[in-house]
Amino acid sequence: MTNRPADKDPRDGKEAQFAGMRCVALCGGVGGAKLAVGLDALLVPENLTIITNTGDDFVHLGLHISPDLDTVMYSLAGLANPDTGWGRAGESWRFMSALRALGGEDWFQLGDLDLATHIERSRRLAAGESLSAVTRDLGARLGVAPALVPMSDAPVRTIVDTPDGALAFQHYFVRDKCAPAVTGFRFAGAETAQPAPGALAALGDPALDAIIICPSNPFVSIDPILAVPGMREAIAAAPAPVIAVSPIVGGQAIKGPTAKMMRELGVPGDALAIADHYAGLLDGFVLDATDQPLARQIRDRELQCLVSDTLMTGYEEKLALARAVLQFVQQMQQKAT
Ligand code: FO1
Repeated sequence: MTNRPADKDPRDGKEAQFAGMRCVALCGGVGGAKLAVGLDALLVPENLTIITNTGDDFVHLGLHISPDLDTVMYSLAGLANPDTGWGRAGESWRFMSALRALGGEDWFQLGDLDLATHIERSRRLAAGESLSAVTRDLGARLGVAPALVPMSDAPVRTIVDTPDGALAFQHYFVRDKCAPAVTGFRFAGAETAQPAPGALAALGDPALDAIIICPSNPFVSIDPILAVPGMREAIAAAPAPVIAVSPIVGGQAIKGPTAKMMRELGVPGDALAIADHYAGLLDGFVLDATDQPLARQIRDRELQCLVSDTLMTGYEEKLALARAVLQFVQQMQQKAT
């Protein structure tokens, strides 16, 4: 028995309570993509813009690879590999095994289905199309309805500084398995980049109800987006409330190296430090139920605080968190009137 949400509006298959709401989500990889799936289920497509990190992008084997764009695209298309959080479900690895047999680089796994995305994106970028245009069209072909927008069409590459020197992001994250201690991050190219078409318009939309910072790694998934000139200003200037969902639960990252990075940067490894990381931008913050004891300290920071289950193991949890966040927005709007 699926617990169908109440008040389903038969007209567009969305719950009537949220159908008119308009949001922009800032998103990185796995955690962000999960909340994006929940928001996509509740909002009509033209009311959801997902601005996604491209700091993880790199050229590998001659192919332009955009991991976070692909994680969000595959997740919204229902094609994401549920085990890894990246690449496609039902993947096969014949290309990789053939490449390995030829002595090719095999530290970055490219599945046979996933490879099609990289080859087609690379072909179209080489033909002069923008990353935005290619992202929009590939997404449409896979059935993605909301606007999937890269943070910039210009290359912005996350560089991880370590005691032994600088590392390109994928070398740090995949080749070296996040083992090196981080001392800082840089976003090469950010100074000359500009937000992708549509990003500023979406953030500046007077009808916007909320800007949602998804539960992604603040350092390497959200900060690259904020580093694009004009982005932070547009978010700060937006009349809509800005809400962040903590990617840290009980002092642990739900997935990935966030907690390890916080330790290495000498930042307290709790949800409060995430709220402080976005200081000046936020109106609301979502804590996991585990961190309910921190709610008072969040409110002491002049932030509205929602305590909710933020672990999104299955579809229902993604839907439930998205519903809780949108209801939180509605409560904030009622308070503001
Ligand atoms: N992450 C890994 O840990 N190992 C991989 O072999 C790997 C391959 C890969 C291929 C395509 C793609 O879009 C993502 C891939 N990722 C892999 C994830 C990637 O490193 C992302 O940047 C992280 O998920 C951080 O968002």
